Amino acid sequence: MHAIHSKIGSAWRIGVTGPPGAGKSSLIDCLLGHLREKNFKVGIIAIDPSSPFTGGAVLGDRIRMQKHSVDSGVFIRSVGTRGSHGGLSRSAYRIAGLYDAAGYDYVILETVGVGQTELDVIKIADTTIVVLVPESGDAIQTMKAGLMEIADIFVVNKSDRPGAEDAVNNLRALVDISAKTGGWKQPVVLTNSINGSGIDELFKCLEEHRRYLNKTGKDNENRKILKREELMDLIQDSIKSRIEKVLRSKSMSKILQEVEEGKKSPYQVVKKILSKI
Ligand SMILES: Nc1nc2c(ncn2[C@@H]2O[C@H](COP(=O)(O)OP(=O)(O)O)[C@@H](O)[C@H]2O)c(=O)[nH]1
Ligand SMILES: [Mg+2]
Repeated sequence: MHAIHSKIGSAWRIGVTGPPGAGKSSLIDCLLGHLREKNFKVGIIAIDPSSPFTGGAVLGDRIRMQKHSVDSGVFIRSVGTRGSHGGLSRSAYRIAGLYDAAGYDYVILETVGVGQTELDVIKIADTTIVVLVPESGDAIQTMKAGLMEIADIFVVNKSDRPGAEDAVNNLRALVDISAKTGGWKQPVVLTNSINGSGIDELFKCLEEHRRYLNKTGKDNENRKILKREELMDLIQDSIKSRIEKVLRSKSMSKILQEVEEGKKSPYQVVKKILSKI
């Protein structure tokens, strides 16, 4: 990562999140068509919580992106979430960096919009698309503030389903209430990922958001935070591994024994142990 460090910074990272089955993978497939037409190289990070059980969902993502899986300008990387314990956003960040250094213009992260882990992953993105469906209806109203806050662009996918227009209008009303004056107002785009309608508009919104972040310098702000977090992570990792090394050492097992047998108090030895770290 150090060796490629100076080559990281030009790829645009798009996060796509939303409930399972909303059509995230299908939508990304449509977007891919657009980006490839313009000859952009795209790296995809598909994060799927169900993959450790069956592998089915990850396979599903690949099948839906099949049109592009033989295209050398597209690379798809599936990442399982199970057992990652918060390390997921870190690996996603590093994979995004690898794509970036390798000359990919866009990195698209697909993640199911549930739970803290997924929200952490989405922080890596420069632009976050929250994908909903008409059936989300009431769910939108009661939607956790979290999803409302992370969205830069809302998509109501499956425009062919009943209630699609209503869902868009409801969402726009919700955005009107919550939008801060002078800030970015989240557009709501109606799409159909089967026939590709609305994808043009979605792409325009993506570009507009990118321009907005460039203009306000907010893209750099976010990236600065990520860099700072990466450094903190590295420091913590390194401290942790030092602690583990000391805890596994011979002198430590001797001290442990003395504490267990009551020969020494924990208060007495703690300083000594810390000095070794
Ligand atoms: N009717 C309809 N079905 C769609 C649309 N977009 C996706 N789907 C279907 O919805 C299902 C879930 O799509 P998928 O992309 O796997 O959703 P994900 O779980 O959010 O990635 C698939 O059967 C898709 O074919 C759409 O615009 N209209
Ligand atoms: Mg999917």
